[in-house]
Amino acid sequence: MSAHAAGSGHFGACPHDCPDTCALRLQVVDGRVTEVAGRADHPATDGFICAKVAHSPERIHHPDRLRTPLRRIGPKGSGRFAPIGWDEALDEIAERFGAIAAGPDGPQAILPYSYSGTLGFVQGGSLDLRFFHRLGASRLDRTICSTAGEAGFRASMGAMVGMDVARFADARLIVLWGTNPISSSIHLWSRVASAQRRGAMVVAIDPYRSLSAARANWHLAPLPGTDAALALGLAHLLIRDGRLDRQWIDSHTTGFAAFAERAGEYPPQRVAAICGIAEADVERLAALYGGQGPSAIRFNSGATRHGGGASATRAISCLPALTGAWRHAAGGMLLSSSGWYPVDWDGLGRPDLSPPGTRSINMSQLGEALLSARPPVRALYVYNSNPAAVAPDSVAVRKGLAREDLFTVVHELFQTDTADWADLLLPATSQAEHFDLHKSYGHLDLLLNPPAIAPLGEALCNSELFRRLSRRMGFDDACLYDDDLVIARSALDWQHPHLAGRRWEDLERQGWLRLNLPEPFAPFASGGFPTPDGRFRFCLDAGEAARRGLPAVPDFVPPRESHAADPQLAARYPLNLLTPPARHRLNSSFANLQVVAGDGAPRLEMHPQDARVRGLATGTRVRVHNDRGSYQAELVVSDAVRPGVVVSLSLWWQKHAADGWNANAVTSQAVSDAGGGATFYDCLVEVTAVEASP
Ligand SMILES: Nc1nc2c(c(=O)[nH]1)N[C@H]1C(S)=C(S)[C@@H](COP(=O)(O)OP(=O)(O)OC[C@H]3O[C@@H](n4cnc5c(=O)[nH]c(N)nc54)[C@H](O)[C@@H]3O)O[C@H]1N2
Ligand SMILES: Nc1nc2c(c(=O)[nH]1)N[C@H]1C(S)=C(S)[C@@H](COP(=O)(O)OP(=O)(O)OC[C@H]3O[C@@H](n4cnc5c(=O)[nH]c(N)nc54)[C@H](O)[C@@H]3O)O[C@H]1N2
Ligand SMILES: [Mo]
Repeated sequence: MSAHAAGSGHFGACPHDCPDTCALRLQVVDGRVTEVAGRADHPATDGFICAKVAHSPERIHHPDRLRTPLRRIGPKGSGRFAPIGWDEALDEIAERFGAIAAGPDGPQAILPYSYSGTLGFVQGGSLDLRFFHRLGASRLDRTICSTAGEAGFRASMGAMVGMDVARFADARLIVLWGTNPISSSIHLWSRVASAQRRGAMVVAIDPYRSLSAARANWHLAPLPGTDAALALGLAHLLIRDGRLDRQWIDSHTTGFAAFAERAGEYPPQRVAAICGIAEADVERLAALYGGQGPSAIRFNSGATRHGGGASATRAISCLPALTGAWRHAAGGMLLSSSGWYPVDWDGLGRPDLSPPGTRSINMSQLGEALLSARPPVRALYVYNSNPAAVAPDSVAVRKGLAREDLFTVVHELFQTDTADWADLLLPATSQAEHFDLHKSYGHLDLLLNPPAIAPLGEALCNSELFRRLSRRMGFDDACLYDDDLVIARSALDWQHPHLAGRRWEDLERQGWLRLNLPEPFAPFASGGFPTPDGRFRFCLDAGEAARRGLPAVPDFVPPRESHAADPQLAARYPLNLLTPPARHRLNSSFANLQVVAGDGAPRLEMHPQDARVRGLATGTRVRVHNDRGSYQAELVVSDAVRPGVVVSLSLWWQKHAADGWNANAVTSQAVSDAGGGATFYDCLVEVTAVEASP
């Protein structure tokens, strides 16, 4: 693989779930990765990476890495295993899957569960999907992160496309809407900071004073889940004050009149009451946003993880279409750049192999699926994910995983919370040990990741494990045996204009290449949205709206768990819990890497006013609870949260906590208004002191 050594060291792609998708350089000495750094010759990476990934050598060569297949020897959930050979492990899976598939409920009783352990095309969604489709297993509706936002964004924009992230550096007004890039997208933050140094105004809209909100010029803190009302209120004022680009609206949008009527229902007074902010702040934000541009909105998941998450995204996406911000390369909005890549998703995953009528199971409702799906789930195969820790309502999830009759296979690098419940636990490779090709959901480049070292112990990459499983199951479809390079090369449509003039060979030589898009890139300066008529859609026609599960005209949908929607629940559980990403963990990954995640016990931040009425002080050990469950944390009294809101930066492994739970013990399996998305932040709790045990 030294053919892929670039300059000094091997090049690679950061595989983690983050919009930045950094180009890496790995130093290898005697078969060990000794250093991982960001490439300086990749503009989006700009020579630096986050602290987590800089510690990759410790993670790759961690003493706790799984090195052989293991079979459970203790009771379910005890986490006690003994080594077995790969032959034995594969035989057992093939035999159990075969028996279940031949049984009364058929192969749908088998459920694959995966998400974002690695985002590469090969290891993240190719032979795995083909295998389970061919098997006829239940399909997994992958809703845990982005589908609420996607449902709202696609309704108006047509696809997941937006601003070139590099252009944030040139904006005059930047709105960080429900996103904390200092933690979750450090390269976006460096663009924001450089614009700010050159005089741009940065506004953060976030109920919590995150690290980024603290560095903004203005932090506006609405109540959680009220963003759609705020956006409609801004639209109201932009229209009232004539801060519109009429010509752009007339040429490139549809549905303006009906949208304007809806916005009319959201005068500042009403918006202020819904959002819990001052009327003057709504006016100020509208004046700023409608003022001298270019104005860029970085919108990410914060506002989408609520009952009305799709509607919030949709309402916010209407703002740049009102002011004509899209005319400028440094104006508009960015949620995800993934729609710019011409990916052959059907070729990668081969959904045509799945028998017609096969059921889909929403991954955000894993607890319900394991406890009450009919026909039941009899086997669960987990890879690229740690659902015991990351899925909502983990009390239900754990009850499901504890079922004696459930056959559970977990393919992992580490013995995670989920791995503790496995019947078979199989060792997986890390980024340094396998081949992959990556797109990004932040920038506009493709990145290649050739292996830099041999697999540790007997670890297998996902693709190789599925090739071996297919053979054991006796499947003869040729596509189940494609090698990694074939999969990677065919993942994209190289004839597509976005790849015109780009060659695979350049990727192999350089390690990355930019899509064939203009620089600077103002994608919708003259319209051309990826909708059927090329126009931005303020509103949908009735048929389209019904098909998307959204109202024809954007509106505000209050959080499910709020004073407005459920006053009785709110009386018992008056605090809205937010559990956004922590800087030095990545979802539940890195939680076992002391050197980066070693920030002590789980914490809960609470406003002084809320602490006072409960008699709580910084350092108090508290129980955060509701009807679903509870977890314990150390209280930090702080005005970084507004009264009525509490924050636990997430996630940590349950087994690292004294009480054996994390924040998902209280989150809900309810899903968003459209897209079936998880509603992690739509969650009411009460907080009480843990009494000193006798
Ligand atoms: N270090 C680190 N980086 C990560 C991750 C990680 O776990 N750790 N996770 C990765 C993944 S999988 C994803 S999906 C992305 C997520 O990326 P983002 O969605 O950008 O997540 P955050 O940066 O935490 O920003 C979310 C912010 O939204 C705020 N928020 C919560 N509810 C609301 C609301 O109703 N309205 C508004 N306006 N704000 C709200 C939270 O307080 C938080 O500050 O980050 C990726 N990057
Ligand atoms: N309360 C709360 N819960 C949340 C969130 C939140 O904000 N609040 N965020 C949600 C979001 S946005 C997301 S995306 C999900 C993410 O949830 P997950 O996708 O489960 O992400 P991780 O917790 O990082 O777990 C990924 C696992 O995959 C393993 N892995 C890595 N590479 C490989 C590989 O090549 N092969 C195999 N077999 N395994 C591998 C890693 O070791 C790790 O244990 O969590 C969600 N959960
Ligand atoms: Mo995510």
